[in-house]
Amino acid sequence: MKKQEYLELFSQMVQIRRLEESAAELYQQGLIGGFLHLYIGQEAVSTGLISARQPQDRVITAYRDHGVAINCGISANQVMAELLGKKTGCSRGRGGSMHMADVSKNYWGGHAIVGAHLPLASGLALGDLYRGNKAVTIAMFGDGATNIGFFHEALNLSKVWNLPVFWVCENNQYGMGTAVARASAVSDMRQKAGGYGIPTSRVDGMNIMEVRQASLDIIEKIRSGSGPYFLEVETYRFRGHSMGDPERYRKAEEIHHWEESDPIGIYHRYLVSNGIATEEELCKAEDDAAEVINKSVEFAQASPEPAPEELFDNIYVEP
Ligand SMILES: Cc1ncc(C[n+]2csc(CCOP(=O)(O)OP(=O)(O)O)c2C)c(N)n1
Ligand SMILES: [Mg+2]
Repeated sequence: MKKQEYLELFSQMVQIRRLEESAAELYQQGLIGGFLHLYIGQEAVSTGLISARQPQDRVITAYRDHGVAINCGISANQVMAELLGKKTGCSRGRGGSMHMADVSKNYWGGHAIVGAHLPLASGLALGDLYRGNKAVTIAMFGDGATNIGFFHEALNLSKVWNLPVFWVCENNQYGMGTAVARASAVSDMRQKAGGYGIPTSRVDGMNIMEVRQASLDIIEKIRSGSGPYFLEVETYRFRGHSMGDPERYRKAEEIHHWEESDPIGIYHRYLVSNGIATEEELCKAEDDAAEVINKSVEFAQASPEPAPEELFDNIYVEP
């Protein structure tokens, strides 16, 4: 990568962190309704992963989707406006936090029902296979989703039909307040995909360069026709499951332990120690990201609400 590309990834990560911190504040002020699931701690996963895709590759994820939207090229303004339910949001204010999407950027959302987007991923990939497109569908989901029936149906069919799907399991150690070991029969998520004959590997999700390299290799392998692949990404969410989570299920020491592996800090040290960027350049990138996010809050607050008479638009396809 060129220096500018390394810096672009750093900017995306810090923009996501600032966006999520601002969203938490706006939620506490009552300006964001519904649920809000933050991606703080997991920024290296989607940033490394999506940096490895080509524009024709599709991305679909669950409800922890704001950061993924930024990585897919949706502006902070559009993400923030969507969080505030405004007309200028990427889903025109109708989706909110859990339903960010922009098909023009090949970002297929943003899904609130655990695991329900996994059969959709198989369907998107089947469409590409049928049309002869050389596209890969990247399907992101949590550890908890691997306990859901949809997961097993979608993975099974993806292997039966040799679909170009990149299954990416973000193992952040918890599904809501339940630790992996308490809900999953096996703690190694790869075993579940292995049961369907799908090749697997695991990567450190706090290290963006590792995620990116693994993703580049896997995406090219899938593009060459080798069928589905399953990657387990070890990560951790620094905040609660959603806003208002009392977090009685984990100890402060555990959080502090993982915070020592902050993905932004790890990438910062990597860039400086390898002479790719200076402290000053990274400081400036952080300031710029904060500015972009502050402006996005102003933009979202000044934006109009969707008009009530538009309520039924885009629900059915017009004949
Ligand atoms: C079918 C279904 N069951 C239960 C829920 C409630 N629920 C929301 S998030 C969640 C935990 C999912 O955990 P995981 O897949 O690990 O994702 P994470 O939140 O850790 O990113 C549950 C059970 C839901 N949204 N959908
Ligand atoms: Mg989880």
